Amino acid sequence: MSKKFNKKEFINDVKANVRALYRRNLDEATQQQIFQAVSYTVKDTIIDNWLATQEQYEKDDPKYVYYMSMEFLMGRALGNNLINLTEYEDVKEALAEIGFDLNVIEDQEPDAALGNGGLGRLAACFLDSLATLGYPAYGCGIRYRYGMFKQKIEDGYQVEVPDNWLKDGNPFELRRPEYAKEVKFGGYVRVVYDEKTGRNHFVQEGYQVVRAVPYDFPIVGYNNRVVNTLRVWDAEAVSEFQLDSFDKGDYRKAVEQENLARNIVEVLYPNDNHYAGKELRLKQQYFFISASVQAAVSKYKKKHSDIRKFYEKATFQLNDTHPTVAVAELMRILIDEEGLTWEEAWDVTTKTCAYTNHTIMAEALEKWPIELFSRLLPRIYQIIEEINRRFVAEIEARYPGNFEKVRKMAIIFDGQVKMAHLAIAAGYSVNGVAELHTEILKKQELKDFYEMMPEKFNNKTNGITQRRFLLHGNPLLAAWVTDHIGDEWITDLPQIAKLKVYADDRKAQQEFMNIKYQNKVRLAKYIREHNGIEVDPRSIFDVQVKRLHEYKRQLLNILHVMYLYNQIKDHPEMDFYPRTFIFGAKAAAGYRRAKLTIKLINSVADVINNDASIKNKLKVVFIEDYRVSNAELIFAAADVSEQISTASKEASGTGNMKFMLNGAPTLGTMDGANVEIVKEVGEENAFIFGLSADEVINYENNGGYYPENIFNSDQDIRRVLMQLINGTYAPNDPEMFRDIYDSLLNTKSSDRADTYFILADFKSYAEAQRRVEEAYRDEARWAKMAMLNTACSGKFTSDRTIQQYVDEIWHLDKEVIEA
Ligand code: 26Q
Repeated sequence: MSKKFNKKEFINDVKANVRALYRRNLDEATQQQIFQAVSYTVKDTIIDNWLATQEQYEKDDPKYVYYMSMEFLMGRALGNNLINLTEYEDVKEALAEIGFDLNVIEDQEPDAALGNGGLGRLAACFLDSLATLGYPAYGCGIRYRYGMFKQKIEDGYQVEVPDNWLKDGNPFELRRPEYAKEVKFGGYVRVVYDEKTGRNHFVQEGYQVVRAVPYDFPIVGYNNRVVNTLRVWDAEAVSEFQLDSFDKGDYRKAVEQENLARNIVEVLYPNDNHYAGKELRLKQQYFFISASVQAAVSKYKKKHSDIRKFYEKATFQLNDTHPTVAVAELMRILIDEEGLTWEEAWDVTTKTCAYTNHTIMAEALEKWPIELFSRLLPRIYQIIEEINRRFVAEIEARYPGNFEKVRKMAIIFDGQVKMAHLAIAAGYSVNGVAELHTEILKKQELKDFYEMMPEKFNNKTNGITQRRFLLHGNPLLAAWVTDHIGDEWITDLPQIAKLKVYADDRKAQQEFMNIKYQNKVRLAKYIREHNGIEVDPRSIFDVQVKRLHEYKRQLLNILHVMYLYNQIKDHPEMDFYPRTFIFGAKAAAGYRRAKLTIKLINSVADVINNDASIKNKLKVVFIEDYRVSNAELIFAAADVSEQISTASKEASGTGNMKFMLNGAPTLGTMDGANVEIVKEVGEENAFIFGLSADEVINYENNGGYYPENIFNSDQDIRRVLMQLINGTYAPNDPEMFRDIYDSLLNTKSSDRADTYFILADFKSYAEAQRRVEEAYRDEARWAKMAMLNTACSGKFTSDRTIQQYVDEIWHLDKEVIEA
């Protein structure tokens, strides 16, 4: 039961926790200790609601969604939990009374960075919306000891530092050893014929085993007493290191199992949109999937005896192909442990699993070598072979004599296991994450599958939670919105459209822009403290924050900055509205060109920021260690949202939505969800440029793009490219950026130069940037545009996305927790 907030009690509880945890009085406690003590106090309230929720679910026996994901990019919990408990202001006041600043206390918490970027943060937003809408859900994932690395910039280069996020203890997690499961790797499968049933049984022998121990994180719904669970698995060795097992064979096995357990959950793979066929990665996948599927089946069996109806109480949403072994693991449990026939098991599995695709980038597709797969997961591999055999038979029945279809669609082909094909063959739903992306899947990437099973395909345009990215991240704007239209937008974002009537109101415009200004001051302070760079909050804050990837084209942005710098140097008298270009991006540790792009951005920043002759008209800032917690500050302070991916490459994007919500117009290509953003806000309130997805795909399929023609005919572009190799930004090593230069022009470095159409879009981008400046100079026009972006962002709440998943894929019932 949730009680009303009681300030005195709260302060007493914090005091008691400081004493119990640290044997200190309040005035001796560090900020970190106060953070811990406050968090344990908040956790107490949460536990009451958590128990009430789970009791209610127990009584109602609802269907659950299991959101299976290798990544949950949660960020910090304390502030968000207080927001969703509607106790943020109360706690802020209470802490102030005892001399602490809640903002400073919040800053003590490390980000839970169990994810890379978009896909992981989407999972976190979905959990928030599921709890807020009152749908029974489990997030299922891995409790990585080290999350996404911390980024340091040294001499302009990215340096990766391990993220030891658990070092001070995690107040919000709950270890649940009573729900531990065993997961088996390796060995071989023995077939045993059972006289009685006349069926073969499959017994895995000679394997290694790991104990999966769950840690539960509360997921607090907004103001509704619902608390769902994110369950992440830790790995432990099954047998403690025992001296009496010191005979040769056992000893080695004991060491191996200890090592296996330690390695599996050690670290998140820091690749975003890039597959690397690493054995350990497959171990991670099977580890958390086996544990999660076993747990889901156990939970079902507590209340139900007929496992053939499992799908009536459970659905598995697979977040990309990473958790797709779930298909085979469910089959294994149903057949080997529950005694179902193949047909019965397949019926259950194909009514349980659904798959979300997040990318069309070929290099991100998961394909495992048969050798590796069958060695690590012999029984699972057997099952996939049988799924493949039957699937290929279906293809052949549908397209007799058409071997081309088999070659393109088979699950196992050419020595590889193709996880996307498995997910599509076994899933009852296949969805893309934005309208354009889903259309490209149907017409291009997954054309053959769409043709064979069109009924499975559907779109679910991504969304974001306004509770973290406006209510928590931008308190000034949140309060202003509430003043004008009431607070229902917090759980019903489309209501924010009521702001439209203020778009032409001068007073409202000024208030809106004044809030933006204060948020820019807040970010400027952060940049001063963390980067030592002075920026002018009156300049245009032009922001590109996202993972560093060639297709996202941070390179286009920085080349354009180089071009502007040339212009300003050539024409010092030119009227130029001051700009601050802000970048934030982590590059995968092994992605050389991405890391070189970071160095280029920092090198350009060095030259420009130290050139007094341009009178602070241009500034370039690279924000170190871009992550969820500083993202909240950055979105709130942005004037311009850079969404400049090569059209067709960005499946959706979700940062674009966070900027829009916070009143920053999009400067972007017609890619991913940008298309839908422009549709909502109107073309006149965005800055669109560049090739369309159709044009890009057409060049890719038919050739005809020659970047050297652009280089030859355009002096401005040529000059900028020459500056990559003449030492302008690397006087001590003019060759430093040769690889980037070559990637744009030299056909030797790839089959086609400029794979991402940077030169093709350069002029059109520069032109769009001029329109940005012109629009910004007209204060009223800009204020209106910014406000309309906020007002038209209603569609992009993850509450809407989740409701569509519920209505069209999961079919869950809403739960209500009585007060
Ligand atoms: C795969 C194999 C081995 C190691 C790593 C990976 C891996 C890890 C992460 C592959 C892909 C990812 C992440 C992909 C991702 O974040 N995709 C983004 O998903 C967002 C949510 O749908 C979209 O908005 C973005 O457009 C999409 O790029």
